[in-house]
Amino acid sequence: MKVLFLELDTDGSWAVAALGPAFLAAYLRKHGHEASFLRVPVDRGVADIAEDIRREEPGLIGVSLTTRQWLRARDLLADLRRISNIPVIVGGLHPTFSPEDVLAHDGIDYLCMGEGEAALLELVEALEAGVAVDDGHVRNIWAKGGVRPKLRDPIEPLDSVPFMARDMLDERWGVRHFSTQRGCPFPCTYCAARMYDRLYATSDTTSYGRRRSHANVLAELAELRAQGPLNYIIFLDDTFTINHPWVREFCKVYQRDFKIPFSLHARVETVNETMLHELAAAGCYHIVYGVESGSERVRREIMKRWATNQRFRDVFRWTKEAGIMPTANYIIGTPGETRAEMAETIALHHELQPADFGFFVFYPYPGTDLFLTCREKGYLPDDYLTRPANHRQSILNLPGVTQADIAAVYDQWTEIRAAAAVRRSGGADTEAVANDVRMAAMRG
Ligand code: B12
Ligand code: SF4
Repeated sequence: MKVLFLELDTDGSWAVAALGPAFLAAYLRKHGHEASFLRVPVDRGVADIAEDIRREEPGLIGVSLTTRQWLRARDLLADLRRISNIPVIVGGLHPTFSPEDVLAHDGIDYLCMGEGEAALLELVEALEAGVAVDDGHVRNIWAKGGVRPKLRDPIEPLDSVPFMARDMLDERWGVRHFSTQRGCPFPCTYCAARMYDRLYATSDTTSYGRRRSHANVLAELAELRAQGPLNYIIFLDDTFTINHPWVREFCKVYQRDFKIPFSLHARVETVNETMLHELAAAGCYHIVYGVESGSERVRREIMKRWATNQRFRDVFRWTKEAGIMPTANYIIGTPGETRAEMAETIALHHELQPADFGFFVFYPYPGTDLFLTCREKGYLPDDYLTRPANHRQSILNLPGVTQADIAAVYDQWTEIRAAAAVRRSGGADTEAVANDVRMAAMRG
C-alpha cells in the first residue's frame, strides 16, 4: 500500500517537515510498502491539492500534527472528505494527548497514539487484508468510534529503526536534521514533549527514554555524506547533552571523522565548561538553551526548573568563551507569573546577551501539568479548543495579569529583537530592518 503524508504549513516561512513521517516512511518502505510526501503551504486549500493527491493514488493519507497545526488540519481534512474517501490517519503530539477531541472530527478515520512505526505498518497490513481494527487490537491505533487501544512497547533498541526517509523532510542546502534519542527525563510543566515519558510510564510498557548508539548515528552521517553535500547538522533532540559519556565519545569520533558544523538543544544543568570546549572542538557552532523565565521563583515553583540565574550567566559565558553561539528561548505569560516577573526575564536577557533569542507567549498544551492547572483554576476560555496556538497572544483568563499586559510584554520583546537586528545590520536602512522584525513577530 502507498501512504501519502501531508505536511501542513502553519506560516509562510519554510521549515523542515515533521520528523515523524520520515521515520514512518522508512519503516513502511523497509517492509515493502510505498510512501510519498506532499507539503501543503498556507495559501493552498483542498481544491489545490486534490489533483496531487489523485495522482499519488494513496491507499491511506497520514498527517503528523502538533497543536499549532491542529486547527488547520481539522478544517482541511473535513474538506478533503467531501471529495475523497481515502482513509486518513493522524498522529504526533497533538492527537496523542487530545485523542477524543481529534477523532470526533470529520475526515479523520484513525489516530495513532505514541510511537508509530510498527503500529502504522500493522494498520496498513490490516487495511490491505480488509481486517477491521475498531476493536483496538492494533496497539496504538484508535479507529473512529472504536475501542481505545493499549500501547505497544517503545521500539528497542532505537538502532533497529531505519534511517529517516530524507525525501519526506524537504531539506535544503546540505543542511541535515538528526534525531539521536527519544524521550526527555525532565519534568517541565509546560512541555508537551515530556508527556510521552509520562504516557509510557503509566502504561504497562517500558520507559520511553532511549538513545541510538554512536555507530548508528555516525553510519547515517556517513551515508548522507556519500550521497551529496553535507554542510551543517541540526540535532533536534530535546536535550542532546543529557548523557555525558555518550556526548564525550560522540565528540571524539565526530571530530575525527566529520567536524561538520552543528547545532543542538541543551539545558544549562546538563553542560559544563569542559563539555562545551569538547563540543566546540568537534564543530558545535550553536546551542539553543531554554531559559524560559528570568524569575527563579517562576522557574522553580511553576515550571519545575531548578537552575539558578547564576547558572544561566555562567553557562552563557562559558558557551561564548568556547566559541559557540548561544540562543535563548523565553516564555511570556506563564500562569502564575506576575508583570514584574515578566520584566525580570527581560532583565536576565540583557545580562545573558545571547547571540539570538526566541520569545513565545505561553500556550497550554494538552496533557501537560500546566494545561491541567489552567483547566482546574478556570483560566481556559470556554472556546479554547478553537483558539490557535500561535504563541503571539495569550488565550488565558489569568488573575492579576490581563491579555493586554501580556501583549504589551510581547511588543517589548519585538522591539528588543528589532533593535538587535538593526545593530546586526551594521548601518543598513534601520527603519526597514526594524519593520521586517515587527512584521515577522506579528506572523509568529
Ligand atoms: C523537531 C521538532 C520541530 C521541528 C520539526 C517538527 C516536527 N513535528 O517534527 C521544527 C523545527 C519544524 C519544529 C517547529 C515547531 N515546534 Co517543534 N519540536 C520538535 C521536537 C524537538 C522533536 C520532534 C521529533 O524529533 N520527533 C521525532 C519523532 C520520532 O517523534 P514524533 O514526532 O513524536 O513522531 C512519532 C510519533 O509521534 C508518531 N507520529 C508522528 N506523526 C505521525 C503521523 C502519523 C500518520 C502516524 C501514524 C504516527 C505519527 O510516530 C512517530 C515515530 O514514532 C519536538 C519535541 C518532541 N520530543 O516531540 C518539538 C515539538 C513537537 N515542537 C513544538 C513546538 C511548540 C513547535 C513550534 C510551534 C515552535 C515555535 N514556537 O515556533 C514550531 C511549530 C511547528 C508546527 N508546524 O507546528 C512542541 C509541540 C507541542 C504541541 N503539543 O504541539 C514540541 C512537543 C516541543 C515541546 N517541548 O513542547 N519543531
Ligand atoms: S528539558 Fe526541554 S524537552 Fe525536556 S521536559 Fe523540559 S522543556 Fe521539555
